[in-house]
Parts: sequence; structure tokens; C-alpha cells
Amino acid sequence: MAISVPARPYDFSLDPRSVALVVIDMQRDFIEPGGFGAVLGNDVSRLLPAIPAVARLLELFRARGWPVIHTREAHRPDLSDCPPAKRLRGAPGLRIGDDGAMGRILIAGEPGNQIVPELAPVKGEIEIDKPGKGMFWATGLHERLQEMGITQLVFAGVTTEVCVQTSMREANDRGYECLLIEEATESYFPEFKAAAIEMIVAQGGIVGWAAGIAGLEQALSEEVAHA
Ligand code: TIU
Repeated sequence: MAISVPARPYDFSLDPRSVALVVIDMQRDFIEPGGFGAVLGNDVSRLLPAIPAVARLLELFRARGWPVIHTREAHRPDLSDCPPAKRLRGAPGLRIGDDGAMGRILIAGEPGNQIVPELAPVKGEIEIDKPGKGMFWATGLHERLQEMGITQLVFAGVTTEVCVQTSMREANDRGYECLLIEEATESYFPEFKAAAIEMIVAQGGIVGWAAGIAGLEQALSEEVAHA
């Protein structure tokens, strides 16, 4: 039976058989000093509040055995999947593939490319390395989700208006119902986070829904009580 989650622009009808959690790019590259986010000139400490909120979401999904997908923005060591148009852009200084404080910037397998330890994937969870901002480009993820019968995605991660919003828009176009958890996403620019959320829910939910984490926790706990 569907679970009604308080959300904007209206309640989200969550189907426990068809839902997965997507945690976008909670990797050291964006969250810790010396990584890609810092190299681009950002104050990376702005993303820290998302960590405990994503941990709460992971707890909710793991407790119920619901699927969890973790993505990382990552390129191959030979950079064959990093277009020059991407590599050459950005602030002057270190570029994707250069040696940084946590190994090569945004390269798969490097220390900086690991998901922060508090949110580390556990056995059975899907891990996706994606060369783009969106989670579907060159990843095969849509096919995997279709095989699993997933039609609803709960979104978390960083940054709100870049990889989270791109992934959510791409998911919306592929027919998924998308719910963004507001405390579990952050941006280097608070005003961009706020604007991205408004863009998602405007026009009757043109991209999807947004909800506070407490409402989701409450709705799921009531479901146990009713079971
Ligand atoms: N720079 C920035 O805000 N974000 C990214 O480059 N990637 C993600 O959002 N993961």
C-alpha cells in the first residue's frame, strides 16, 4: 500500500515496492578541503550539513531493505571519458586528472573519489561512477533500475543545482517520480539550493516533489504502526 509523505507541491504517494534512494556524489572531492570542489574556489564546509541527513535516509532505507544507489562523479585514469570541454573549464589551477591533496582530482579509485566514511556504501548497494553531472549519461543505470522495477526515486546528495538537479531532471524525463529531501542536499551557494528546490516543485511539480526529512520519517514510522 502506498505511503503518503508530506511534500510540496502536494503529498508524495510512496510505493514501497517500487522506490529506491539515490545518493548523489557524497564523495570527498566535493566535501573535503583539497578536492575538486575546493579547487573550483568553493567553501566546501557548506556541504557538511547534508552528511547527517543522508545518514538518516540511509538508515530508513536499509532498515526496510529498500534499494540504495550511490553515485560518484568520476573519470577513468586515462581521461578517455572526460571531454576537453569539461577538463579545460573552471577556475585556474588544478584540473580534473591533476595531482591534488587527495590524489588525482575526480579520478576513479583515488582517495578523493571515495564516498565520505559516514555514508560508505554497504554490501548489496549499487555504486555508479558517472562521467557527467547527470546519473544516466554513460552509466547504464536506467536499464538496471528498469530490471529492478523501480519507478520512484528519493534524491539526496550534492550539489543541489548541479549533479542532483541534472540527475533529477533526467530521471523525470525517463518517467520516474522524483522526491528530493531538502536537508539531505546542499550547495556551495545557499541561494542556488533554495532556487533549485523552487524550480523543481513549481508549476505543479514540473520536475518532482520536495519534502523535509522529518515528514518522511514520520510517515514511514506510522506505516510500521499500521502494519
Ligand atoms: N561544482 C559543483 O557544484 N558540482 C559538481 O561539479 N558536481 C556535482 O554536483 N556532483
